[in-house]
Amino acid sequence: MSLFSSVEPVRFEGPSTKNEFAYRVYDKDRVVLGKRMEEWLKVAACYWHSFNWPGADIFGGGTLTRPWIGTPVTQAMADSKLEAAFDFFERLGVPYFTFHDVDAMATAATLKEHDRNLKKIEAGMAQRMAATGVKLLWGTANLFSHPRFAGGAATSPDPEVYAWAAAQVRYCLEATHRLGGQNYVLWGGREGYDSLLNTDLRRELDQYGRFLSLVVEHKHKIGFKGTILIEPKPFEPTKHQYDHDVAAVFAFLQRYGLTKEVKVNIEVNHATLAGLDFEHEIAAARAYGIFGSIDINRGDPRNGWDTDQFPNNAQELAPALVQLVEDQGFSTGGFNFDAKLRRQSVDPADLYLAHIGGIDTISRALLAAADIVTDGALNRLKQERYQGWNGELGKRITGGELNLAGIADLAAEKNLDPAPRSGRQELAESLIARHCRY
Ligand code: XUL
Ligand code: CO
Repeated sequence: MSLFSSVEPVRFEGPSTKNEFAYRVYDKDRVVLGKRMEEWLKVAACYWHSFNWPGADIFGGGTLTRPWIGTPVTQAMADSKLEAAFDFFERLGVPYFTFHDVDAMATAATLKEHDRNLKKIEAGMAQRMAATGVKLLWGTANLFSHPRFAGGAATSPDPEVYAWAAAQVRYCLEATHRLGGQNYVLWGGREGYDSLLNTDLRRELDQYGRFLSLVVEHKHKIGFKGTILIEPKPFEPTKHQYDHDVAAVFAFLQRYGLTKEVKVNIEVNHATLAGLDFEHEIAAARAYGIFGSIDINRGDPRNGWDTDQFPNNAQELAPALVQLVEDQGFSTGGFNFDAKLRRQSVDPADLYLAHIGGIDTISRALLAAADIVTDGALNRLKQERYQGWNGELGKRITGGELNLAGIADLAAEKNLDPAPRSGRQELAESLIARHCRY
């Protein structure tokens, strides 16, 4: 029995059900383009927002009943949090979970104690995972909440803080490995700056590059086969984060020779904070060959911060899902619900309702995307738009046969006069809208 035991295990009941504690669309065994829905979506619930966030904001304290939150968190509190979390994961019927070290374990004052407490909760996790079948999508170290990280972790001006962060990542990466985690995430919570006036940007980037190389080296040393993921975010809590967006992360990986080793965990609300569409970030990651996983949520179009709301608009997500379907799904990644309740959603039931709505939303987007890809019209529209590049001129340009003068001479000699052609944007948009019918 836990705080979350009052809701019966959530099942698929179809679109006409009157039961709010049932899936209307997410039918994990439904086969979509040859693969079960559960395998397409690889849904994970996260530990931190759901169990370790009391509903506090900058103007007020916690509103949610989370009896295991306190200062310090004792082992008994961490254990009851674990019990409640796995009760919830199992009843919700999701195949994965994600966690930060300090969100799951008892409070530690020293690194030795940190190591011990993390191992204690890891043992509890291993036991609950075996009992419930819930797997670990990824683990991550919290290198941003403790005051020691106010100036950054890997990018701290103090090497002792860097060393603390290295120890935390070592312990958490090893725990993730032992728990069979499919990925390990680094979100650079405070890897950035509040003011350039007191910041040596070049030095900090070098520190961060070295840190990431050390993590990759250690991953290989211990035989971790999962993917190392960086999670881009443009700002908040810092004024500027170095992992601003996918393009910035790729430039960083290139600079430190890590493009083959590290991929990205793309979060919807981080993309929109960066002034980019979620689907843009996926397209960029695919273009650079670093697409890894997704933190699914949404922002509020009129708020300029990370509201981390549960997704509720399948049509908005469909273009992203089209890309996922084109890629035949994730390799090691999945959809992690990095989303949190509103402060007034104080009932344990609200956590279920939020996830059920969100999971049905991404399921709707998946079904629409599968139809869009099967229908092929959107793809044909794109192919036709670029068809000139399959012709002689296109091939001579991309094949490298012509230099700039050669192209210029040829264009002049042939008296080229390309006529404007429709980009068919409205048709493309209609195609998306038309297929969003689930
Ligand atoms: C913060 C955020 C984090 C990471 C994990 O904006 O998204 O929760 O996903 O550290
Ligand atoms: Co996130």
